[in-house]
Amino acid sequence: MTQPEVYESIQNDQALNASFWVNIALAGLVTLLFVYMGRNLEDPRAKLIWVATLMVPLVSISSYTGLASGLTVSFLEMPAGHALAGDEVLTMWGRYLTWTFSTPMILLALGMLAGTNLTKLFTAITADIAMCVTGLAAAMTTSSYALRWFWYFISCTFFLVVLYVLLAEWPRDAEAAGTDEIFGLLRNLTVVLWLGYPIFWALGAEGLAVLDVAITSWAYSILDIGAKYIFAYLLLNWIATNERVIAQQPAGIGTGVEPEPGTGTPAED
Ligand code: RET
Repeated sequence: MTQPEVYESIQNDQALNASFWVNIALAGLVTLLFVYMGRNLEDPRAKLIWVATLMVPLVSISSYTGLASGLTVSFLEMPAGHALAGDEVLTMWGRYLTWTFSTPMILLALGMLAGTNLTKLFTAITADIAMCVTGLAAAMTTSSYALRWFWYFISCTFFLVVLYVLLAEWPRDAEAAGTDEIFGLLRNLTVVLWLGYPIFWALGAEGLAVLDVAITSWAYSILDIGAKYIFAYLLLNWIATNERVIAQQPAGIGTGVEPEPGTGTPAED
């Protein structure tokens, strides 16, 4: 199918088209709101969290414009074994591509809030990017149904790394940084909503095809509203009133938790 034909079929599916445009409008509005909310920040670390957070709706506008215009949507013929084998299924592969840019921003903001160190930040972000890219591969593989699910499994493995950092490493760092309360809230919101994405992938047209394309698209759009805009609003609202807590963290990318007494370099006295 040519791009104008894809565009026409999106235009003809009002529910699908609305799931894109509602998000473009929302992302535009929250960008303005977030610029306003961060206008008085001065500490460089607080500003970095703000810039990373601001990038999320900006990436979103580009992502949804790609989908609405048909640029990042393709009709792919599903392989034998798939519930819709032989059919051309509308695949919104642009979503997985642009998550590669938006989700690292969310993790950068969360990691900075927790005052984590470079190693843990790098681990979470690279695993997250790998999760999105292998998720893209799962959606785009048309040669074999089993390999689609194999990619899905690889992506889930990377997701487990992200979950490990979020649930086991950063809470301790956040406690040491004095940001544990807000971190805990944002971590819970993130973990619960992010788990929704692989579930809807598996149930949607790309996986078991229990849900149709428009419903899956709305599910992703609603998850996006929580995981991006509500998340970002809560974070910026806290930063705007608690900039001092962030400014007090040690310079650099944060040191993470203090080493146990008796380990590491002896203190100078
Ligand atoms: C896929 C399918 C393969 C398995 C897994 C997935 C996870 C996706 C996630 C996406 C989060 C997206 C967000 C976007 C905001 O802009 C790729 C669906 C594990 C967790 C938060």
